[in-house]
Amino acid sequence: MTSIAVCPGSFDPVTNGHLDIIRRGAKVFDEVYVVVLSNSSKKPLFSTDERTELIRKVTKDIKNVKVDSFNGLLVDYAKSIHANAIIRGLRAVSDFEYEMQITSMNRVLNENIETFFIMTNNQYSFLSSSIVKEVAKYNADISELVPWEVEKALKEKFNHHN
Ligand code: COD
Repeated sequence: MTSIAVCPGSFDPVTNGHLDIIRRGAKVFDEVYVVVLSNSSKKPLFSTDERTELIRKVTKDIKNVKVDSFNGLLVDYAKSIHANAIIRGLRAVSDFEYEMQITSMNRVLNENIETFFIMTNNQYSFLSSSIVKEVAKYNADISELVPWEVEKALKEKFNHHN
C-alpha cells in the first residue's frame, strides 16, 4: 500500500521550520501533499496562490512532494487524495494543546486518518511565520529563517528595496 500523507498549514509564508518538517516527512511517506488551508483565526499576509507558489518553488527538489491548496475541511481534502496520514510539526509544549484539539476534532470528523507529529529541529524551535513577518516588516536579516525566494517575496510585500 502506498503511504500518502497530507502536511497541512497556513504557511503564511513557508519557513525553514516548515521545510524541515516537509523534508523529514518525505523521507518516511511515499507521497506528501503539502496543502495550504485557511485557519479562521489568522488573517494572512500572502494570498492562497502566493503561499502555494512559494511552497512549490522551495520544495521543487523533493521528488515525492506535491503542493496544493484547498478551501474546506482538512479531512475532506485528505479523503479526496486517499491520504492515510496527517503530518504536523511540534515546537514546544505551547503547541501541544492546540495540536491536541485539532487532532481530536479531525478524528471525530474522520476516524480513519492518523496524525503523526514530527518534533522540530532545535535550530527552528523558536521559528514561526508570525515572527518572520514581524522582523521582515522592519527589514531585519531573515536569511537564516526562510529560503531566499520567501525572503524576496517578503521584501516585495513590505516594499523594501535592498
Ligand atoms: N518547526 C517545526 N514545525 C513547525 C514550525 C517549526 N519552526 N513552524 C510551524 N511548524 C508546524 C506547525 O506546528 C504546524 O504543524 C505546521 O508546521 C503548519 O503551521 P502553520 O502555522 O503554517 O499552520 P496552522 O497551524 O495555522 O494550520 C492550521 C490548519 C490550516 C491546518 C487548520 O486550521 C485547518 O485544518 N484548517 C482547515 C479547516 C479544518 O479542517 N478545520 C478543522 C480542524 S481544526
